[in-house]
Amino acid sequence: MVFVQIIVLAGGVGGARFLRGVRAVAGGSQVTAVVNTGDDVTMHGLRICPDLDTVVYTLGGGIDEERGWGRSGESWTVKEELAAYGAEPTWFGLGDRDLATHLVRTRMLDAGYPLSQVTAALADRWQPGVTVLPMSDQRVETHVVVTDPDTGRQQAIHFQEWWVRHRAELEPSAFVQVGADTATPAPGVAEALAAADAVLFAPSNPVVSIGTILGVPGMRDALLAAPGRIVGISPIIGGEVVRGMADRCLPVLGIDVSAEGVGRHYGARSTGGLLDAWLVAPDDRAEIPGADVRKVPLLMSSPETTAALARAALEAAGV
Ligand code: FO1
Repeated sequence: MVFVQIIVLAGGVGGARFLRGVRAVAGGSQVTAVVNTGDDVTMHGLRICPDLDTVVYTLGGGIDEERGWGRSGESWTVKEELAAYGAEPTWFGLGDRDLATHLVRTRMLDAGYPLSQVTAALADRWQPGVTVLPMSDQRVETHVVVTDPDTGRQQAIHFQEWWVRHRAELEPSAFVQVGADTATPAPGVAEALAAADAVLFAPSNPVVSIGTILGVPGMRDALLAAPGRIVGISPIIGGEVVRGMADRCLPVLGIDVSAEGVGRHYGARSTGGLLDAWLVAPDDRAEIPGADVRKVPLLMSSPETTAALARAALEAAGV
């Protein structure tokens, strides 16, 4: 592959693993990850950016592979001490090694550095091999509107409380990206897209990851202005999520939990959507008028299958 500019929109574990595959096949090309920050949360006075950390740890070799988040070789002494004080939230797993990341990030943010510069500073230690950009430097947080089972009252809780404390068991009635309306794409995002030879939507959660990124004002226009083709990868295989809880999120937006449903949700560029191509699993079918739908093995079960998926995505992008 000649030198090309590849942009990947990503969030969570699937996005990080897919990025590892893109890096593996990119050769000398430039890869830029635009990462969801809607999962971000402040706890115990520290700013935590789960998707940025998952991407940087995964690409930098620091991730706990089994959990898919947090650091390998982790210990939980501080978490236990916090619990001994009854310092809530005790339900969120803050590891000792992971805490160092949040301490450095929080100190830099408090000193006035924008999240994009904080992310670059943290990534410098890990050398991820791709440029990691937050979708925005402004705070955008996903909150979930749920019905309290005891009172029957509706309330909005932070995504992390819904997902980690309640294991997404509380019935969601809406996802609200708090702060999205005044957010702008982070420095470097529009520039990277303006030079993109290929734009890939990682197989991340279409609602709370890719959807949150697309919800940043100006992001869709920047995507459509990219010279390269936009190729998405279905996060749904055989009507099932591979990991995570996209199946708990899609119905809230009336999206079918299928490769076709998600593809139609993103829509084909030629009919007012974003996609030029959409990759679905070999046994799935997806009719998306105007989009080039291709059947490709999607399960990222090994570095080889992940690299093959990345290569198929780049082929669909024509690079
Ligand atoms: N996910 C969990 O299921 N349980 C946890 O206790 C937990 C802690 C945690 C701490 C730091 C971090 O960066 C991520 C963490 N996650 C945890 C994952 C987090 O909920 C992510 O937002 C989701 O995995 C979706 O990307």
